[in-house]
Amino acid sequence: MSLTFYSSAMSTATITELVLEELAVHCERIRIDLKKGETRTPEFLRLNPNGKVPVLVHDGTAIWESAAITLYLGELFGVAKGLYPQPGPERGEAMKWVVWSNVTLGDAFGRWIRNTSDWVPAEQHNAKAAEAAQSDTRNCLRILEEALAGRQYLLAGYSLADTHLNSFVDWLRYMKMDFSDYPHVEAWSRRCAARPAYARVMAHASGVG
Ligand SMILES: N[C@@H](CCC(=O)N[C@@H](CS)C(=O)NCC(=O)O)C(=O)O
Repeated sequence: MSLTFYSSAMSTATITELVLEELAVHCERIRIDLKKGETRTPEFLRLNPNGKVPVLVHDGTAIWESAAITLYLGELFGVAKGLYPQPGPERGEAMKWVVWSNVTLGDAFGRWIRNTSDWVPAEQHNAKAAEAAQSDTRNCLRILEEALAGRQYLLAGYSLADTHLNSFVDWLRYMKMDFSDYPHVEAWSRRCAARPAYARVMAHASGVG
């Protein structure tokens, strides 16, 4: 079996980095330098026409989109390792949280970044859009807070759904989101960060995301 992971530090690829580390799956790693435009080369665009990391190439097939990669790796390796549920309702819950991270939370958070961060030129910021995005992000945190009340993890035990979603929460923390209204989220995120796999990835300075 051949597995090649295209990643970049301080990017969405950190999610996949964390998932691979939890699963202890060995693969060839190719570092992509975003600043040098390495996602725009013809070779890279043949793998992912969106020009984005992460990309996982499994036996010649390129899989992109971090949520798809987490679900794919969960199915392939996670079930045997007790980190991803068998097909059935609990699998459905895992899928729900992974997709929610990218689609619902990711959309709100993405709008917040685009309208506030210095990665985007200030003239493109829109104060009203930033306010709406922050309110939508807070609503997502409220939903997560309620889901985590009285629980240690999203599912019965720690799973790749926690790995994946906590990576988004790391980005929120990096963006200085105030978590004081979300004590269950804060405690859960600390539990996720106490995983040895998390510590190993962060020690290698891939960064948040
Ligand atoms: N929806 C995609 C988003 C991936 C994404 O936005 N990746 C960024 C880095 S965080 C990227 O590769 N950008 C290309 C570039 O800046 O050249 C996913 O979840 O995989």
